[in-house]
Amino acid sequence: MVFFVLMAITVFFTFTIGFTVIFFAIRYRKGSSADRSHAFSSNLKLEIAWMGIPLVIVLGIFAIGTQVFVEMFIPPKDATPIYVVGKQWMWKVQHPQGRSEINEIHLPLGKPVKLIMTSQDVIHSFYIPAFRMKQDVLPGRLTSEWFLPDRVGRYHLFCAEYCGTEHSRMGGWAVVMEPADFDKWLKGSPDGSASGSSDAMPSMASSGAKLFEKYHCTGCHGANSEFKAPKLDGVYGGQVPIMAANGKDVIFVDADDRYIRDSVLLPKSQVVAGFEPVMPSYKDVIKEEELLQIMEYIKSIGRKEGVR
Ligand code: HEC
Ligand SMILES: [Cu+2]
Repeated sequence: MVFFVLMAITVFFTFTIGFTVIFFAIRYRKGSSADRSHAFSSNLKLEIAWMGIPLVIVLGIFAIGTQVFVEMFIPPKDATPIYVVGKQWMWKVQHPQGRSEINEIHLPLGKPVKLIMTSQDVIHSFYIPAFRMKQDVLPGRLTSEWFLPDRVGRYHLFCAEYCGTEHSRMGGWAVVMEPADFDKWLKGSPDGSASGSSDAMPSMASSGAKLFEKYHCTGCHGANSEFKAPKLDGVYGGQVPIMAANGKDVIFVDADDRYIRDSVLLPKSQVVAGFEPVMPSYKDVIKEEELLQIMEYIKSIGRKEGVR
């Protein structure tokens, strides 16, 4: 839409200006007998028009452009999350249902997908040219991107940020499948060999629940913990009261992916009001993939409506 509007405007002005230039060049060529008296020195109405009309056109382009931009950045509520971790030199992909893969990302046809991405070392960039999508993947931060696969097929996946000697080999395939095939694929064994029989593959949330115990989060956050720490049920998707930097005021922040992540890696940065800042940081303790699983677990016990 934006493309065609821009195209139409460009074509219109190219021809209008082009023809006018040629017309004047011929009419007022040296030696022609055209009337050159009464030349205008200024014309206020004309000048206002040639500022006003382009202003309206350009603001119009801005409006439709903004709309597309906003659509691009706000994923639909029902988008399936898929987690991506970039690492020198491979892409690690985890599906919430449990299956994980390397340098391949399987996608269901016709369902919006939201990638939640981070890097375990340097900056990478997740790039699938056929989808017109490219998003930087940064260490220590979550980035996301959504799209709607609308054609079955295999598409090239690249890393589009120079990230070391084997950067050029850091790539693979995005495979868009019919939803039924995709569901079958999801049930295959986690290491990629499709066995088809095992229902036992743990979902990311249940792996996360195990890690939640393994890292002794339960010691403080567990249901029957003596320790004064907030219960995490219903936290995700809501709002959390946080102590402001001045130590007096309370501000509310959205408990989204980023918040959960920061709470685990930088617990002192956002302390829940009414609690002591005693939670240890798990930076460099928990691996990125594990953290994503813990996040899925905390999401699974969060509010069901969800935030984006
Ligand atoms: C020593 C006790 C302790 C341990 C162990 C601990 N936490 Fe915490 N956690 C707290 C306390 C106290 C708070 C509230 C103060 C704050 O925000 O720092 C908190 C806050 C949080 C929050 C924000 C909760 C909210 O209501 O907004 C999350 C999420 C969280 N912890 C996750 C974890 C995870 C995941 C682990 C394990 C990897 C963990 N915690 C281990 C004590 C602990
Ligand atoms: Cu890379």
